[in-house]
Amino acid sequence: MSEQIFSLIAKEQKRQKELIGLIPSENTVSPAVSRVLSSCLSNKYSEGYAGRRYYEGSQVIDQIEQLAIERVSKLFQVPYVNVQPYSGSPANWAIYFALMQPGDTLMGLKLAMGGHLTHGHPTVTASGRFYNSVQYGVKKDARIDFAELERLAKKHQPKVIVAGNTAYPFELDFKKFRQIADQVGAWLVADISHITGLVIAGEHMSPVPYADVIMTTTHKTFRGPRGAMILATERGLERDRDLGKKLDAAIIPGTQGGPHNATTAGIAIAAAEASTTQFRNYGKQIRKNATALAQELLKQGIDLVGGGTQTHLMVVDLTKFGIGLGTQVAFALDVAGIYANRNTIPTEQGSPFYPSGLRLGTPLVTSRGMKEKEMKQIGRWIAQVIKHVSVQQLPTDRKERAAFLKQFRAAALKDPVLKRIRKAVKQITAKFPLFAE
Ligand code: DSN
Repeated sequence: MSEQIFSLIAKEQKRQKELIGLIPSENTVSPAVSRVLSSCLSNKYSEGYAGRRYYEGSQVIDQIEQLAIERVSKLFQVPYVNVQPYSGSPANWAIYFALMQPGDTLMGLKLAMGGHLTHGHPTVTASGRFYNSVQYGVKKDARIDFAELERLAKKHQPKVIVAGNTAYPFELDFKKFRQIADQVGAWLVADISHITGLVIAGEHMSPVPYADVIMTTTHKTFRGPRGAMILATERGLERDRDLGKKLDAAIIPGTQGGPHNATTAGIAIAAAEASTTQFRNYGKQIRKNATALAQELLKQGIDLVGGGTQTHLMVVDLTKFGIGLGTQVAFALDVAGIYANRNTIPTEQGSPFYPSGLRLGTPLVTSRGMKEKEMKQIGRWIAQVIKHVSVQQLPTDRKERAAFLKQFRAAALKDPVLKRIRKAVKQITAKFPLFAE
């Protein structure tokens, strides 16, 4: 019954151990977090909040949830925390549900320029369909165009401005966002899912003094279980004393049912882990590693969007090798033992499925204990793979492209250069367990 699944899990574990993971939104949890995720807490339903549940037998769950809330509240110095969101997308949806009416204006960063789908992508998301979405972008230097943001905000009078990113490699200047939000009376929502660990480590400006509401997933640089939390700041509560109540109601009954209690316990543990000096050092090392990786790539002649990184991530711009090469480069890298994800770039001439960029990040390799020396080696391998496979251009015709990729993938699996790198990757990863601290 379960053998097949356990053998697949073993395969996945081997893959994670042997390969180098550079997807910036991925990480590896501590053994303690891993343990609670498979505990009996998953058996319990507990709709509602501590002391006011719709199900009996929630006494222990109440204590676990309260502990998670207290720890997160202390860590970020905020007066309100909700740890029940299932993940980032539902959490953003709940925040909008609490702060806006259908048809109100929402502003967020364009997806192709580093934003997230749920920040109001106008055509393919509920956030773009139920709200009047106005999107801002970046300038030629790939930094947020605050002049455009201000002009658009004055014109469209948004109810909510989201300051957040998934593929934006530079610091989010929450102070500037605040100044613009204040001019138009908008709520400022900071989606710090990607950078939470950096904020805690003092490696990124904190949104706490500036935002009204903060959302973060808990599995990225925060290094907890897959989930999310919503925080409200003193500023947000000053604006609306009922903000906490509204956010609670937006989660349940607004948009969710029973909380995932094992996840809640994992968040409580991750919050305690994030309060340590080791974690702050971890956050600092994530950035040092990203800087080292970026510098090596530039040295090897690989272009980066905006010329580098100020965070845990960078976006390789493959345009000088050809349009839409992200798919084949990401595939070849995976064969070579380095997995990342293809990504659009701000000046994209390809498409979201065949984009011209590659997103790289260092949270996971840093959790494994890798440092600048390893980043330089990884940078050299990435550059080698890019140059090796980019001589083959991606056809624009759909049928030709499908045939090309089929043949490309088959050839990549047998490619001696990629195989050689994979062997060397395996030797390095053997020295770095999945969770080092
Ligand atoms: N999918 C996440 C990421 O990779 O950044 C964001 O939701």
